Amino acid sequence: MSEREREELLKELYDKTLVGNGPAVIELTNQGLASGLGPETLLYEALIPSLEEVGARFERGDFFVPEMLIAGKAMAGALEILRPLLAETGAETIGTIVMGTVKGDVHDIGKNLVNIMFEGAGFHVIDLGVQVAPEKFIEAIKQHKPDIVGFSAFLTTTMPMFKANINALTKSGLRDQVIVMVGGAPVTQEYADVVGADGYAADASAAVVRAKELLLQRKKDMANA
Ligand code: B1M
Repeated sequence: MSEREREELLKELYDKTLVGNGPAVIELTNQGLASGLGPETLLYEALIPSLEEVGARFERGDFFVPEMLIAGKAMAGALEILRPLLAETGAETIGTIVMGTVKGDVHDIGKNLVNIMFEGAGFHVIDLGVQVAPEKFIEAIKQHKPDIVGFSAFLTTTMPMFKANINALTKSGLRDQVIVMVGGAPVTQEYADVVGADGYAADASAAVVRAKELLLQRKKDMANA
């Protein structure tokens, strides 16, 4: 594939995602892979930038919720094709993580991408889905005894659920038994520190790196205890 064809395909994928043309997005994703483009290239050079533009247009008032919805669906279709390629791993399970988008929040594309990357890195992921209430997280932690619990929030109005979830963990006596990670588009390291999370990451790749660091740190702490 020539450089020009590569650029054209990525531009087309970006444009079709922007207008939420699901069938074209699936076709172009398959075409890109068949032409030798890597799943990360399709993701980071077309699909994610396109959704960022969707968000920018929504903020400007050029797009409304329906446009955002169909673009999100188109992206989710591509992600299903890319999932097995991104999560391909021969690695042994290195830890268990319970993940969910917090109560009041329905965004799941970013969370799903984080899950895929975790699976790819050898984590066993238990995905609780979206709009997960604190009680549901508690129940899952008691049942699965994960090393890490991950909270995603994508709205400034749902970020306070991190604190509510952490309070629920403390109240249940589970806070010291599990590493808490937080993330999502509006979340920052400062906010993660304020709510008392153990770790934050800005994107899916960084989340894996941070999770591994936190696991290692916990092992060292336990060995020294
Ligand atoms: Co919504 N939405 N949305 N939306 N939406 C945003 C998030 C927004 C930023 C758009 C904008 O204004 N620019 C804005 C939030 C503003 C804010 O609060 N700061 C917004 C809004 C306002 C809303 C509604 C309130 C709109 C309305 O109804 N008036 C509404 C809320 C509904 C609700 O949840 N109660 C709403 C609804 C929707 C749809 C349902 C239409 C759809 C969601 C579809 C879906 O997820 N199934 C949607 C979409 C598609 C978006 C945008 C355009 C795209 C989100 C996305 O998938 N990005 C988004 C704009 C944007 O993000 N720029 C927007 C791609 C994804 C790969 O990135 O989600 O950032 P991201 O995930 C990253 C990181 O955040 C990180 O890694 C991920 C992968 O790299 N990460 C973690 C995520 N979780 C992590 C956990 C970790 C670590 C890292 O550790 C545990």
